[in-house]
Amino acid sequence: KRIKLLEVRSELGAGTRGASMGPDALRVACLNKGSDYFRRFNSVVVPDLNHVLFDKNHFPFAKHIDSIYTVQKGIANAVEQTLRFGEFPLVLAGDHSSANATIAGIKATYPHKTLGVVWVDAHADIHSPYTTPSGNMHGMPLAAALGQDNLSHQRNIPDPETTFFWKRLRDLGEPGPKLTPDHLVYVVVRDTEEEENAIIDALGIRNFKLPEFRAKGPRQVAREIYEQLRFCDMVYISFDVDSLDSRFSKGTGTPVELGLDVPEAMALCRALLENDRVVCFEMVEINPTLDSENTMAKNAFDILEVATEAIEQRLRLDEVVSR
Ligand code: DIR
Ligand code: MN
Ligand code: MN
Ligand code: MN
Repeated sequence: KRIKLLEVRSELGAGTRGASMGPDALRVACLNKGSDYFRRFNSVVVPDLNHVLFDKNHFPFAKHIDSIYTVQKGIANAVEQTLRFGEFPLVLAGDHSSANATIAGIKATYPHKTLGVVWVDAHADIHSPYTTPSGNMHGMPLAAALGQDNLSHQRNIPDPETTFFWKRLRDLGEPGPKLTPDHLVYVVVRDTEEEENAIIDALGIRNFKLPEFRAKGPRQVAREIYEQLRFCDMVYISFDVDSLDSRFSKGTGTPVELGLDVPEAMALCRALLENDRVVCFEMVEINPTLDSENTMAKNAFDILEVATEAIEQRLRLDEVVSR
């Protein structure tokens, strides 16, 4: 079993352009480090629609939802084909809206298996078109995957075209929710809106904030995460680089303070990815056009290497066991 890189040059879901170049920035960081990382793995590029122009008034509560739906179908197909081929999909994406499609692709491949999700991010990404303050779709992938509109905290009235596409996104991969709230765990989520806090509380979603993370350490946190996900047959890890403290994540659309440092993120990824139920890893939101100190992609690549090492080690173990 091998890793396959899926490069998703998505950026329509972010508030700022440029995240589509995140995978390229990782390649540059790789070359600067003298690493052969990108030569070691097969990769495919998932088609994007980045040439569409910003028309903020067309779908104000779900910007570019029509194009994003098309891109997400491509992502979900690529993830599904990779899994069916017996390879491990490692997704390098631009904006985080991709994650709904990654989840959809996993569930389309294994509809009868229960999915757990570990969401390492400064943000909860659990808005819907009914609650979003920005209209940016990278803030919505988990609401789509959970099938949660949070209508009790509605602030927007989306038009029928928006709700048409939103329903399509919710039904991507398989109709209905692909994930239950008890099978979702947040790590260092710390920049949320009122509507998000309401739904997180209502659904009782676990969040390991930084003080708890520091007190327990990455290995213990990973243990507790897998304790909560013990009934899940498979796990997907979604790593938004703004989970890093803003000092280490200059080159991302929405940096937030009080986040992980780079060694903490490495240790966390290593501990999470050693688990043999992990079927997919995704890294998102690197935007080199904002990387004023040219450190974002370097930090992200260092974390990616450690994460990949843990995945490969485990895939080798799987082979020994199955031989
Ligand atoms: C904010 C920011 N919650 C929004 N979200 C994200 O616009 O929905 N930033 N995901 O990276
Ligand atoms: Mn995110
Ligand atoms: Mn984020
Ligand atoms: Mn359960």
